[in-house]
Parts: sequence; C-alpha cells; structure tokens
Amino acid sequence: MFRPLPLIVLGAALAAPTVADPLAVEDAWVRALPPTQSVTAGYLVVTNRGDDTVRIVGAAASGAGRAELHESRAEDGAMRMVPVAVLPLAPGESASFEPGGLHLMLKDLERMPAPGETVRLCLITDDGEPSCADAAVRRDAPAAGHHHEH
Ligand SMILES: [Cu+2]
Repeated sequence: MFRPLPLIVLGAALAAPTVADPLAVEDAWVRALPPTQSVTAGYLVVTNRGDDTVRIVGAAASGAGRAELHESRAEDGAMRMVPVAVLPLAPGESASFEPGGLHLMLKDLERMPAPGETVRLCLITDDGEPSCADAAVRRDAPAAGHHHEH
C-alpha cells in the first residue's frame, strides 16, 4: 500500500540534507618529518554543520596504525602534548587543528609520508561515524591566512 509521507516530514528532510554527516573537514594537511621519525602530526579545520552537538572522540589516518587527538599546551614554560578524550562541537562551531594547538598524532606509521603525497584523515564521533578528508603532505604549514583558498 502506498502511503504518502505527511508534508511536514518531507519539509524537514529537505531542510536538513546534511544529517548523515554533520561534520565538514577542510584544509587538511600532514607534516612530512625526516624518514627516521616514526610519528607525525595532522592538521585540519572541522565544522559542525548539523543541528546537534557532535562529540569527536577519536581519529584515524591511512598509513598510520593509530591516530590520537592531542593538544599542545604550555605548562611550566614547556610545551607538552596531552591527549584529548572528547572534543564537543556545538552546531555551527569550528575547531582548528594547527601547529601549537590541537592536532592529530599519527603513530605506528608504515613509513613517513613524503611531500606531495596524500593521507586520508578521519575524525570519529561517539556514534562511530568517521568524517574524512584527503590531507596534503607538506613540510611546513600553509602560509597564514590561506585557510579557505578553495
Ligand atoms: Cu601530539
């Protein structure tokens, strides 16, 4: 039997096309360190385009056995990295992972990625859904103010 959806349900579905993945991941890059290093860091900007708070609880990266959410903080005059267990993002809120602050720590690398290569970076929310982007591998951070060149 065909039963038409009530119009109000259809309207809500059209108004919220991003429900499947509310997180937008942009400006992703991974730092190329000397090949003797076994860890490196990934950076990105993530925005919650959904209507509900999203809780980021983990990460993954291609070519890395593990990826962890870290934050660099100055403590007692020294920079330290601390794990971040949960990063909540309110609707409309963005978080910038950048050198000296939040970053993805890529561990157990198969090998150090080289400049010009691409690494797939994913953020994982507490509902288990990954939000991913292709990250350019580079030696240094992009020039300041180039966050949204696309
Ligand atoms: Cu770290």
